[in-house]
Amino acid sequence: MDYIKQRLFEKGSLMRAQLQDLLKESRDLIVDEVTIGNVLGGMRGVTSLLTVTSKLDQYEGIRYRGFSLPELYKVLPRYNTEGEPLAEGVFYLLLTGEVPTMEEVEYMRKDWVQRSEVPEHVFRAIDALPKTSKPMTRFSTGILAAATQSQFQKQHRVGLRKEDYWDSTYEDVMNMIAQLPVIASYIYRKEFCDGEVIALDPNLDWSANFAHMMGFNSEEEFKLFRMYMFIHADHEGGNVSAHTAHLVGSALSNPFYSYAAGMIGLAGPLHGYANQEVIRWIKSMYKHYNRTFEEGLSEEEIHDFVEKTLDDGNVIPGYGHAVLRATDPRFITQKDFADKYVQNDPLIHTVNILYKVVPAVLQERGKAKNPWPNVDAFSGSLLLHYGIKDYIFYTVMFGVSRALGVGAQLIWDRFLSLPIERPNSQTLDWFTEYANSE
Ligand code: NMX
Ligand code: MLT
Repeated sequence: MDYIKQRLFEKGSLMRAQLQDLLKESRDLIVDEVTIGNVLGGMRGVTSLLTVTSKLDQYEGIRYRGFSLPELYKVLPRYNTEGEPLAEGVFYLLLTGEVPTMEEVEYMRKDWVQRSEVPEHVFRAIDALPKTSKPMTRFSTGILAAATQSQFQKQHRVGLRKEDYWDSTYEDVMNMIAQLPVIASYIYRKEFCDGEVIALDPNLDWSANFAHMMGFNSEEEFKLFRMYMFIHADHEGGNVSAHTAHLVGSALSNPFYSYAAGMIGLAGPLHGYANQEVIRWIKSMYKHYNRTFEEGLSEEEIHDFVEKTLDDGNVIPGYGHAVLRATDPRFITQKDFADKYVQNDPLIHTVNILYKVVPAVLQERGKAKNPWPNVDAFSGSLLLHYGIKDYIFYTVMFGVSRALGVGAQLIWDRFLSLPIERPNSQTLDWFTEYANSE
């Protein structure tokens, strides 16, 4: 058994015992109550999932295994004090709950490089799609095509003991994560560049390799990709992509299927598509005023366009959140990055004005429970600044990163033998009759 699997096995055995004790001692303990408002309100606020990898606090934002983003900057391995946390370390932490050493990060890095060869038919499957296919269609198709490698699926068919499910799930998740930047950059190069594919560099880390294979090779671009992959990796279990992957995995669908299903959820405008939508919307604002980014817009003009967007019945993309009730720390991390590395970018300037304007307008309207920006309000402006102009690709980048959290959780789902997810549903008449009977 390899080193990381051994660590996981030791930890996992303890957690298995913890879960079994919990069920034995406290199976009937009530953790929450469910109102009609909860059921009809997208189950908001109902504690009903077990997620090992991270926890979201409504004011402080995400914590990976208990560490906030600023804390992670201090504890996770980086190449130097000015550097960004490495994705290999992020995954190691999400998976094992332990902060890795640089040696452990290097072990993971080399392991992923070795696992990075994508079966040829994956590219053919992507190529077979019509020109009109969106990058997220290509990406999820590629992931599904890659499922032919699934060791979990093969072993399950020949007969596998439940307590051993985690082992081949681990192999699948590791192979999948290693191959995702290759698949995603293939889509990017084919669709938005000259079509020439750039080979993986075995000396680079996972995030920098993603940048490299997309055609971005400066140290600053590597930093951008490391930061981006780090902050989007996980957001506890209830968000649409993580929840979908967990749900599909609970039917013992293999990790490729489960994660691909999550990606299809990420593609929705209220979730990961919002990072494209922010840029599309800002561009539409400039078009509305017939102005270029360089010419800029005044705070008043931006304010009026925000009001108009709401009056037209649309949401302000990048603002609001189902759980957060403060500015997303992932927004702050990106803003800090821009403050440090980017001077005088008119689009980033606009994003900063929006941060001044939008919360007050949303508060005044009184509808959105959270008027503050989420991760998507900033990301597109930074990516665009560094030359990734085709914003319809941004959700794929979000998706590559999200594999770190979703993948680690899938391994835990199988380790803890979590059952098939199957809540009850009721008809509208049932709810009405129930309400009338009370
Ligand atoms: N602009 C305008 N209205 C909003 C916004 C916003 N940014 N956010 C929430 N509202 C409205 C919402 O549409 C709802 O209206 P109605 O009652 O007419 O349906 C009302 O405020 C109450 O919604 P909330 O309970 O505050 O939000 P909810 O938890 O339902 O939804 C989001 C959360 C994130 C889906 C919502 O805030 C939104 O649509 N934001 C814009 C899209 C976005 O940025 N999504 C990305 C989320 C992060 N991610 O990466 O996934
Ligand atoms: C996420 O990163 O998944 C989003 O912020 C959405 C969420 O947490 O609901």
